[in-house]
Amino acid sequence: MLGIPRIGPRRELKKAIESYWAGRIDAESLHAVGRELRQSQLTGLYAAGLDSVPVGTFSYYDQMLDTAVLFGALPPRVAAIADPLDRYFAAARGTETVAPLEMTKWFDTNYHYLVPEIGPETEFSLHPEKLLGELKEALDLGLPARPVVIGPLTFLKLAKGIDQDPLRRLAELLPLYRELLRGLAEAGAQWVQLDEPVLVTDLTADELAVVGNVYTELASASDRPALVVATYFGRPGPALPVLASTPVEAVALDFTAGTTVDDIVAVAALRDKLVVAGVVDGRNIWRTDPDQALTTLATLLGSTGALVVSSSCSLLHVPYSLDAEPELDAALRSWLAFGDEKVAEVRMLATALHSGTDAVTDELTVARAALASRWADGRLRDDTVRARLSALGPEALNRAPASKRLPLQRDRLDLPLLPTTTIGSFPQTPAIRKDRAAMVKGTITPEQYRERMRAEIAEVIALQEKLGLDVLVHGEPERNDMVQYFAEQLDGFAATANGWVQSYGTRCVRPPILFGDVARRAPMTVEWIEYAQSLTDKPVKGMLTGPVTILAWSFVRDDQPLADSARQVALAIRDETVDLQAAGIRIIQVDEPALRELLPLRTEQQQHYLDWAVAAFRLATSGISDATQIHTHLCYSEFGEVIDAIAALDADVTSIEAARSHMEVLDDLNAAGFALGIGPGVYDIHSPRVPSVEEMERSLRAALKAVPAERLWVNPDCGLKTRGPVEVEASLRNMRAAADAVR
Ligand code: THG
Ligand code: ZN
Repeated sequence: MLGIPRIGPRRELKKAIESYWAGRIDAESLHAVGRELRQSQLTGLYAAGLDSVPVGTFSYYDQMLDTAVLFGALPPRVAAIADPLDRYFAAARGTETVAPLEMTKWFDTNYHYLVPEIGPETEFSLHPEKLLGELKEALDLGLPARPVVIGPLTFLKLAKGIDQDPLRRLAELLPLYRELLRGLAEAGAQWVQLDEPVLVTDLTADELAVVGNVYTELASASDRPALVVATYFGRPGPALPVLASTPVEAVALDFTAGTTVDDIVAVAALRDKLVVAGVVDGRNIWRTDPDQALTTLATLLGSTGALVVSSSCSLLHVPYSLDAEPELDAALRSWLAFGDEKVAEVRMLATALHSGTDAVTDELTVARAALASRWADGRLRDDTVRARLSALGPEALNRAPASKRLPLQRDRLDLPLLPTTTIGSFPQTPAIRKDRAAMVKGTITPEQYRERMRAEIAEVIALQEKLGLDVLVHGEPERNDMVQYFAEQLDGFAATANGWVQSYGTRCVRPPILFGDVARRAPMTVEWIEYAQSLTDKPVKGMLTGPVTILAWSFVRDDQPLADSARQVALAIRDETVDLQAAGIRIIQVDEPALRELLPLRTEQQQHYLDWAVAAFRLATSGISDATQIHTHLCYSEFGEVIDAIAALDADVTSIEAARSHMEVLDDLNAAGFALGIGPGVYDIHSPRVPSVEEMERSLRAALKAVPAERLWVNPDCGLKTRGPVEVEASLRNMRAAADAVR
């Protein structure tokens, strides 16, 4: 396995870290929980038959942060904190006085890493204690431990603060990598894995030359372990022959994300290398087709020096085990492989390859039967949905021009200049979570739960009325998650009970499983929104999640293009917008925070993606009348490649993150011809600090330099779900005061 999850099969680590933050346990107890989890996990992997187990992918927060610590690259503002654990968490989450590192998505996954800050003042130094400690721990248990480290190219390319070419800092960093490799060899590591997922992105000819130089230099030392360079999430393309021409002993390749047998056959130098063949998908949860995988592996045998069977990437992105899902539909369950089951698949494939398929007859029979039952299952196809979609012509994607829509909406909504609103969620308080847990457990009835949530909605509406906001939200207390909530109500999706996957730090999500055609059984949100609207004369926004985000944050089908699934989800959302409108809702927000996340890593594939993603959003949002206003929310500010797509969404109002990027994004949007309503976040909700009125006034005045007042909305930069009620009220009061002052 290229890497393994760390949050704990029952989220033990999450709970321990949060207890440490709350002062309920001390550092010793936290370390004890970490140690226990590592030891039982690694021992289990070895017992399951792996010949090599990864160490160092354990983390109290994030592997990029760990790498920054490893090379002494924490920014000066946190380096001053004396206690190492508190310094680490300060870098991850900030303190009253110290801003945390920025967080962003790890390639095209829903995992977030902390962005190392490497400035002119950064002086690298080696701090291998964590890695050496984990290595010793594993070796003491008699395990074939393989330390895993982020490689220098990926580390520098994903860092920020380096003015020109990030790879310029390689000269300083490489000696430390060499020293690290020497230390790991001395400590008893026979192999070290260097993760270089950046090799599956577009690289210039100069960068490719650097790839060759870096690995030639790292491999030139004699006092080092054998090296495996791991690529994943795509196809290394031209980087593969370059890597193969260096003296590294092995490369790991992702055969579930585009790499083909022909890619390997074409590189003669691989005949002298060990190839780690990632044929078991580390990112999705479908059972591997054993016959297909064995065909791939058998062909590779002749074109490589030696072959290792593995997962395509770290198992960080999938839940621990199907054992925790006894309630899952039995047929569906048989089609799946979570972490533990993937380990068994790898073991089975290696055994079959080594000793022949007779050695694994029982497992093969089970796997083949499961796949046969999957392809025969009637729930995979819904002919009604397919017929409805094929009957929709291109006009189903278009609304009237904005020049016609906006006057109708203005008359109907009667909003002041610089309307104030929020993104949608209000704090998910412990009381709300407790009610939901009680309802799931059955200790309160659905009716009691409904009453509790209605009371919560009434409070949130009353609060917004008191604060004098202009467009209200119901606060989403009834939603466990903005994707899971919808998936639980749509045909074609299944939900797990314990399928937690780390999203960032201690925060986890349970991605739903899309296994069949999507159909909406009944309205999903109307009753809640209608209730909220009944409590106020101000417009309440109907809140929906867009098709791209629903797919981005689910495990998706591997038997049809994502674009086809997107159209099905879009149709369900479109039906919901029509019902919301019929219930008297005047504004509907369809969030697409993950639009940027799914952008393919290779430029040549991006336009096709953007075309279908935009089409899906437009399908979801063009079934309503011109007088109903469509909002959307996108969770980031670096639009770059997607800026034209944002304009093409044709949403009447778009809210975006801008608080941290100082409104520069507005000029970019203008340059792309964007001319609709825009709500650049006037404060950063990711920080617990309450922003002052003056600060937000300054943001608004800065925004007014780029956007005419008629198009400008006033809102925070994201939803308020993870914040506390007290700071939310104080921040929104200041936001309203800032809007008044600027008006
Ligand atoms: N839902 C999903 N994916 C996401 C987000 C989301 N990815 C990006 C971003 N939002 C990540 N942010 C969060 C924020 C909060 C939580 C998870 C991801 C969170 N999780 C709870 C926890 O870990 O304690 C568990 C949630 C629950 O109780 O059901 O708070 O919004 N899919
Ligand atoms: Zn957001």
